[in-house]
Amino acid sequence: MFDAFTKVVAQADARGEFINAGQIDALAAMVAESNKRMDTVNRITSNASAIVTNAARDLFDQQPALIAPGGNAYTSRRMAACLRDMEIILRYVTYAVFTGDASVLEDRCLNGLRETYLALGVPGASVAEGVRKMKEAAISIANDRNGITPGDCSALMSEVGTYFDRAAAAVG
Ligand code: PEB
Repeated sequence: MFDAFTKVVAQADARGEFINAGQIDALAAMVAESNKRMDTVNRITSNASAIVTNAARDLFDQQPALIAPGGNAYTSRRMAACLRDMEIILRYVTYAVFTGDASVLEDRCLNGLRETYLALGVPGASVAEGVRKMKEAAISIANDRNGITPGDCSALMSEVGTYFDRAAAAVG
């Protein structure tokens, strides 16, 4: 598991090189903007259950076969597993945002997830759709300008988006 700093170190070490000025500039910019990152993690984290539940509700509205008899989310046990999976994925996305690196998400959550879903008969494309709905909700909450001094969060929001995109692509 890397963060943005150890990733740069690992890459430099693999080449036997010192850390270069461009890498230092990029990390310095990340540090300078880090309050936005922490606020983003805090906002997503404190709204996690709403993000998960609303995304699941929208998913089941659009794909009612999932919760009909024979559907993969039918029965309370499977519904619970589904909501739990969405929460796990969202939690790992917040870890990636926090560390500024996708490796924790990739290694501990997404690695092998497609195969797991295939083995279980869980429809990966539906999980991916649920992830995309969480992405929309999470970014709209993280990017809400009400009650704060508005700054430029576009780079950070697109970074956040890439973590959700990786999760959706891993299973969809
Ligand atoms: C991944 N999900 C399920 C299982 C596992 C995961 C390992 C099998 C064991 C269990 O049931 O608990 N676990 C999960 C995860 C990590 C992990 C992401 C990462 C660290 O450890 N069904 C649907 C929806 C979708 C869904 C599309 C969006 O119809 C999910 C939610 N996952 C789902 C369901 C099951 C499951 C298991 C329904 C239960 C399947 C079954 O038992 O038949």
